[in-house]
Amino acid sequence: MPTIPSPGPAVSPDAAGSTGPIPLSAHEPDAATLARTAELAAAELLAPPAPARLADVVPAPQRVVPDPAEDWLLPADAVIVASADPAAQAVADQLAELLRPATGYPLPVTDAARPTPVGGIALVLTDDEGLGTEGYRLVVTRAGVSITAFTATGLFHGAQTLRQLLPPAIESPVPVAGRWVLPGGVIADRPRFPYRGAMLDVARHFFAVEDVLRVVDHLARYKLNHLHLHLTDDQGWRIAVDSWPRLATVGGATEVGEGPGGHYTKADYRRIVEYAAARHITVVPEIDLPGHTHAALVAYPQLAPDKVAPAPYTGTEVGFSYVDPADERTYDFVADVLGEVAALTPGPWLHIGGDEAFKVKGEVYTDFVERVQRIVADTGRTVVGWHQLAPAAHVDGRVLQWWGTNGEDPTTAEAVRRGARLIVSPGNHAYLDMKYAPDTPIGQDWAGLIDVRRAYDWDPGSHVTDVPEEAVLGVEAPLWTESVTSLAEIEFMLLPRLPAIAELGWSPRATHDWDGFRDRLAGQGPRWATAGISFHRAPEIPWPTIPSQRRPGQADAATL
Ligand code: TNX
Repeated sequence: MPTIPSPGPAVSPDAAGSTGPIPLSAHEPDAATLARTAELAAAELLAPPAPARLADVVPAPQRVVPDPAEDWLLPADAVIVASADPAAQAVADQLAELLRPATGYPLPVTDAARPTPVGGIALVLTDDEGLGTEGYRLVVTRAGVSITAFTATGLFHGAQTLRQLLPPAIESPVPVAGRWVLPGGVIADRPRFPYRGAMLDVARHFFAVEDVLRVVDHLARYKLNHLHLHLTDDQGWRIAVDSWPRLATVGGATEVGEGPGGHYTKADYRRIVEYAAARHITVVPEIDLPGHTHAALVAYPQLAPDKVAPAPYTGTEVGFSYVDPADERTYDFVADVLGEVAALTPGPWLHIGGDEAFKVKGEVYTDFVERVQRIVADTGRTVVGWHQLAPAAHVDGRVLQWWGTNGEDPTTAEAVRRGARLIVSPGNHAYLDMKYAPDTPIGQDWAGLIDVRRAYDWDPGSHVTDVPEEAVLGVEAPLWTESVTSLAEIEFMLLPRLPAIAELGWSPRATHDWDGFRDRLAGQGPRWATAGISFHRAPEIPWPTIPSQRRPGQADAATL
């Protein structure tokens, strides 16, 4: 049940960080404000706010021990105190920025050698490696909250949990008169898999930097730690490459349909990388080779097998294009592009695609891939590719991304026996471009329909036959964008399925339970609605009713 904010002293939007609550008398409240205050007061009398339950978190934490006797009310004068480490201080600043808009509280950030809550929030870096590189321990008592972690990443994940434990109104961009109660108890949490990601195809349709940053925010909420950007495809090349400038200026000037396309300058790309890094998310750039390269051939016909410049392609077919594997200039192109992309990317991964190169077969394909894998190794990065790479020789650290639809592939299992690790993205469970239902207005259905239950009910650790859980690096949810044209459509396809995939990547197998997940997921709806985030009101999720949204004669408005 969503907590209904109680009427309290009105708070001015600019009070954050300066003056704190302003007495009601300082304002001349208009009639609408008075009516709203009365409505909230009445609602509270009928249904006094209950704190969220400590276990109401997505993804489900590893261990939750509630203690209702220790519920804690965030006071207006709370301080956030963090270890005197720049990365811990940065998390404290981010947490303050999350909590200030809705609470209107100043929430000053300070540092201490040994932070303790004393009526506020303490973020504590510890030498205890037992929490792992991403784990955290969150303790709520009547004295305040502490989040303890071995790394700033653990503190960041703990802060996301804390955010979900506050009432949904915490997502409001403007001050809300609320009682900010946190449920008492202890959460001890760490992820099941080290790699938890989502992919955004910015090639079929191009999306502005701001849209990508917003997607990063969604990943961070659900403790995902990798953003895979599908940067190149037949319909557009989206990243500036100084040594081959026409890739972006010519190859980037189209997209599916009639739109203008676009590309990221190096500064744009760095901005995405830095924004993601600040949220403990690693960007995985993909340059799809040898197929899905039509836009590159438009820009540089010497890369094409027949050396003739083709017309730009803005349809949605796949598998027709390829760079000439018999021409040495192709490998110069590959080395130049991957070298520049690696130089822009601090993370360890370079994704080289490798899918649907239907016209580059057998040994020609494996020779090409093996050469490109060596080029990646020369950049000091670790190669990732779609599972079609499997027949090629192993190189150190190699990761294959599974996108099959039936979990059976002896060639992939054999590549794993030779040392490859797997990211699992089953087309029939994790593909966020699949429709939810036959009447979903956008999306595809070649891998079937994927409702929320289908996105949730599978196990990454045992999905691919003869691939042991130890070889599974993690999970990823790809969003291909042939039919996705705007941020609102991205969000509609992502939510509520992305949290399902995130939970499979983070939560212990023992917590897997559709009924429980469905209820916890329902609690996210009011948060998205309050934050102005679009999502699909999937009918199988019991979205709560928000009384204050009810409008006469609009039955649908009563439910999210
Ligand atoms: C297959 S999945 C593709 C993409 C398409 C997608 C559409 C994969 C590695 N290749 O080129 O966009 O299907 O669902």
